[in-house]
Amino acid sequence: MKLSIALNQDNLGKLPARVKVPSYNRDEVKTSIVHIGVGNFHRSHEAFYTNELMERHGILDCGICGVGLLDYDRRIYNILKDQDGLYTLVVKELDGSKSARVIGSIVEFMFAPENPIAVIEKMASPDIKIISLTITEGGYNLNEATGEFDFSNPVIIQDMKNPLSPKTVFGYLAQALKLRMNRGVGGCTIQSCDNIQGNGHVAKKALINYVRHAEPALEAWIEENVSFPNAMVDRITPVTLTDDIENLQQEFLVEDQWPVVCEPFIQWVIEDDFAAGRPAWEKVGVQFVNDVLPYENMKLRLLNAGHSVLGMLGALHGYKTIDEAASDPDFSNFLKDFMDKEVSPTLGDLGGINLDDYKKSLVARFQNVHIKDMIARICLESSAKIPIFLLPTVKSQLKQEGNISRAAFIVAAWCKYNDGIDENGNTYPIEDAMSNELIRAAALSHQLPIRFLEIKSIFGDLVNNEAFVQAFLRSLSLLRSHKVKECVKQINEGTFK
Ligand code: CS2
Repeated sequence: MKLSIALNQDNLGKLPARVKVPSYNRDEVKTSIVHIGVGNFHRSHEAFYTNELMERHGILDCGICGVGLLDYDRRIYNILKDQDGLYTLVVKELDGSKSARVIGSIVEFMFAPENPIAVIEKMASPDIKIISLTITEGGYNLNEATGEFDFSNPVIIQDMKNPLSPKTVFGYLAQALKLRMNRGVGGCTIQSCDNIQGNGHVAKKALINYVRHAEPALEAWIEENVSFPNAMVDRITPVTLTDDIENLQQEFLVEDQWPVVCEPFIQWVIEDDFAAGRPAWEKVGVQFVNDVLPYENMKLRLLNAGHSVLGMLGALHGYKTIDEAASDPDFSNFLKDFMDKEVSPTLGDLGGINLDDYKKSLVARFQNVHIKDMIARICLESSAKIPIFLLPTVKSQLKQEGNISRAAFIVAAWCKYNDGIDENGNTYPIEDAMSNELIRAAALSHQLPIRFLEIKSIFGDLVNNEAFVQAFLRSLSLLRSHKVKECVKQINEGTFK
């Protein structure tokens, strides 16, 4: 039996040749990016692109310092410390073949709760040109319906009271930018990598709202010195399973405590607006454009909403992974009709992009059986996702008197999903910042179905739209009396009007 090798800097040379390892000298890498939220997605995306730049072009002044803000981040912090910042990225092709490469671009890691001042100092350092974020769709602390910053959030109140031991990203950014201002260090770029329409605008709005109250003198300086480019980010990156860890050890002899697996597809489209310069990421396939809006619309409304469609339908039916749901002909036909009849008419001019090819490639990506993207991952935090992924389509379609029946059906499926039990009688947890409210509204909806649409912070005034309300009520009633596949068949065949 061959012995596997623990992943760390000293052991890189001992790994089998089929595992790609950094050939650049990691000691020469200079950190110029701080990244907050080192989850699997950051590790398959920005850190991957940056590693490519180092590996293929010898550009070494774009090292990443990862920062964990949440208690939850302690685990990745400890593991990356143990592995000298190294981890393995396993790309799973459609045909089942796999490639493994060790990523070396994260050269520092800080766990903020242990030393908040050190993190603030790091972000304020003149070497740092970009502070990038993956803090999730719900992390921007804006009320979905009103768009206003939520000052009632207890952690925000706490950060305003204790500015030097912050808990939130806004508390950290405000203090770091204040130091940059006071020391004349100059501005930097705040780069959101979350799935939000106008993610740069959203990041800016949230931060400006926060500093207006917390550090009013900073607002004008931020306006002058900090940029917030919008970006579309894409790579399907599931939760790492125990199997992935074991397979890596058996097939590639790498002992990695937390590798990342992902699909081969990758895309990053960014507005070229970097206050303090940027790595030449275009050399490794990142697209820089003047206006990212069409790309964002397309990706959020087709891919991310498509995920939610398959997630909700699949969860009710009892599927566990996205590929199972995407390969079910009833569900995939529903998805195709949703994309063609409800989303495509809202996308406007997409320049040179071939929408049909894009949609076909999405279905193929969803059907990748090797990715094992759990439906539970897709459905979690839906209260932050549905308003960004699905409801903009509904609003656009309602404005142009277009079809919204499938989107309304998915909202009804989400209502039923919050009952927490699938059609085989298996229960599952509702993992959502708004779980209490969702569960309560779903329970009430058994008597009074409209209750679900009355969650204002999610649906805003959609509850006043007669066409949407009727479509939702009819869908929920169908779902409560038939199995989800039956319902979907009726919708696909046009027998449910
Ligand atoms: C997913 C995304 O969280 C979700 O619901 O749709 O994480 C998706 O996998 C990525 O945005 C792909 O780029």
